[in-house]
Amino acid sequence: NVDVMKDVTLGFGEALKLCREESQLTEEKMEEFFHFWRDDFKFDDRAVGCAIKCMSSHFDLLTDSHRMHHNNMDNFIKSFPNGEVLSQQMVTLIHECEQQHDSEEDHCWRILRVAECFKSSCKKHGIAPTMELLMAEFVMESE
Ligand code: BOM
Repeated sequence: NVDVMKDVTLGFGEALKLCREESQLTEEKMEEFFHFWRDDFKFDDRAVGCAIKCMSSHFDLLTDSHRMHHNNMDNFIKSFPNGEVLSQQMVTLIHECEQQHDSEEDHCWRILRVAECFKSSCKKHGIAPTMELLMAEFVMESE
């Protein structure tokens, strides 16, 4: 399961370079997307939320109201090896987080809060990938 989340994170993270400019996210703030899973990652920069919004749109994962498109998210996760074991659970966790933060009207801030909530839910459920696993795979992919 943590392996599935590792693959989904690295796949999703490929859109970061495409989204840097429009989200005003500097490389200093987030050099690579997988640092999202670091214990000391800070959810205090709106630009990170804007970047996640842009990355989600890139994979067609958002509806017109900038909420998760459930069907597309399910299919996106299923496009990774063994994704079907985690897709419904992830969609549920993200949706629960969206409901908790629905009153935030700014899309970038709301998506940042949803992402923070999703990260803590994943940790609670033991499906967050380890940094070791992410780094190892990231280095392998870039070689
Ligand atoms: O309400 C907007 C919903 C946007 C959902 C995005 C949540 C994902 C947070 C970022 C973490 C990504 C890790 C793996 C990829 C999941 C798609």
